[in-house]
Amino acid sequence: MKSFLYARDLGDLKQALAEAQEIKADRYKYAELGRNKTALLVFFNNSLRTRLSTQKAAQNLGMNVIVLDVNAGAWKLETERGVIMDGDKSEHLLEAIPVMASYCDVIGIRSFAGLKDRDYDYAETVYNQFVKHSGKPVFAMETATVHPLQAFADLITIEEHKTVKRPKVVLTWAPHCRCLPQAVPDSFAEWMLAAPDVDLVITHPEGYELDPKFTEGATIEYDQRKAFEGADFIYAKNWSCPGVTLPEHYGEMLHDYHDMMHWTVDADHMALTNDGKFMHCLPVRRGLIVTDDVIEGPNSLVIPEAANREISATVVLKRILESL
Ligand code: AN0
Ligand code: CP
Repeated sequence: MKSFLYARDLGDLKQALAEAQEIKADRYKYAELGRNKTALLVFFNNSLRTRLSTQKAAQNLGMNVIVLDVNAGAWKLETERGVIMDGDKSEHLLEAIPVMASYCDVIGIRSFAGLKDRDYDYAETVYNQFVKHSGKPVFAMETATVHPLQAFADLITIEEHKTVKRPKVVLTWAPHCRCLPQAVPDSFAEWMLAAPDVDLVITHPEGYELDPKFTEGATIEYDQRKAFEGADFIYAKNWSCPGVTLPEHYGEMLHDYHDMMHWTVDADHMALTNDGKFMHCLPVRRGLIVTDDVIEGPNSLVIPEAANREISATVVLKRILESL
């Protein structure tokens, strides 16, 4: 595997889930596979889970790990060609990438959407420069449009906790006070639709339609309460306007969040479900996305979901190492 952005990069998801189970039963089973191999994890944005779980995964496989926080100690990187670099950016990505690649065997990238230029973000411009100029396998640790390590961990979690063969899974938009990327809901929708046995319903206010590239085949229900009826899993997330139906509002919040608090996932919403489990990728802002009682309640899966990030990352790095 030379690049990991999408579910299809793993091939058969049933097989990938079986590997996840195998690794969860013995996470050091492949501890020799990564001997004398180095993973470089490059962060252009903050992280708690991705940083820790991906390092742990690499260590499970016997790899060395280097973590680079580009904005905390490295030279600020210019990502555009053809600019006169007389601002605060001292180095160009086109030199930095091959230099970084010379010290490692595998590169993970966290580079969020800028939310200013839809075409630039949706072309995965930064990630693809790493693919093109590093000559090394590259994997996404949340890029402009996808967060596949999260979606794979979410799928593993749903498989572990489902009580019916084909659960109803509801991806719901929820209010937030900052403009957030679409990467998490994009990947979640994509992976749920690629999964062998999931019924996916997506609910959000009008204007928040996700890119059809990720949602083709999903049911969209604008009435959130109706969407929640009979749900086995509620996956909450905020995202900014994806610019599909409202291109001029790409990356924006379409309403004052104070007016959208009826979309917050609370006990009243959860009562509509089939004893539904609550999920969120974290970090989550309580009181906006979800109430304290729901996230702390017995049906909350946020902690096992985060723990499964180590498993998804171990499977993905194992696949990459096997292809070196
Ligand atoms: C990021 C996002 O919404 O994409 C990361 C989530 C894993 N969240 C924030 O920036 C709060
Ligand atoms: N869910 C997730 O990716 O969390 P971090 O942003 O903390 O890595």
